[in-house]
Amino acid sequence: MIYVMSDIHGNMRRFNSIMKQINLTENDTLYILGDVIDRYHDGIKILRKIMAMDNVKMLLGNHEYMMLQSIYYNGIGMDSKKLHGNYGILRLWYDNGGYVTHNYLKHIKKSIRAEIFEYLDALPVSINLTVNDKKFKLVHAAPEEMYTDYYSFRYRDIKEFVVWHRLHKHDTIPGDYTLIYGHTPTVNFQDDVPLKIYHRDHGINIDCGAGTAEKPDLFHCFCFGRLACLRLDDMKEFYSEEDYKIEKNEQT
Ligand SMILES: [Mn+2]
Repeated sequence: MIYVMSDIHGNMRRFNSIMKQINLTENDTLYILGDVIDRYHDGIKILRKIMAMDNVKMLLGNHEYMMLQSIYYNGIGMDSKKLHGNYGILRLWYDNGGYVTHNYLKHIKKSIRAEIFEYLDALPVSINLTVNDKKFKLVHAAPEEMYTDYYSFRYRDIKEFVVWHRLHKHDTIPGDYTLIYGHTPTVNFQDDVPLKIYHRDHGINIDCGAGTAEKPDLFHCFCFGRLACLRLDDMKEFYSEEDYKIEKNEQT
């Protein structure tokens, strides 16, 4: 079986909850579409688990890319005037929940840190797959086919586009595949059924906001989420167990 998960954002509880449900065997493959790190504290721990599993394949997300640009590529990206303006990549990373990850990295062995950076540096940004004769493309944010010269004003290169570019509801997804992606929590596209995997023309967004709060509260009504996983063989959806009821959500 082929499983896809995205945007874990350091949330070990939610990650474990899904792993328990899907009970991965050696005949299965789990694809993780990036943004394993940041926001919650356990990003690096989850990353190391992923690195140790042969049947888990990862794609680069914009959070891993921010980390690499901030502390591994020796300043490349530090002065990007495109995506980041004069803002500075390290500050952009911290403002997006990167501080906990950076702080954690400071307390682990240099050799392990190097292993992590080398692993991330070698990750692909997109993977094409065929499951039961159905074509899929997996990316973190947007397919490379959507990149045009116009975007060179905003992104340094296609890689940056693929991990960062936010797909809007009315964008046409090109190609003869179904795009599986994350990056933007699905609540942004479907207020009526929050925290569910979002199906659209030629695309499925599986980011159900695992990096947001554990519980709804008065001030952030919808800024909470859960982790989702999609099985491509039969399109079965899995969700992390949560303490709260997702009432509007339980209507399928
Ligand atoms: Mn992202």
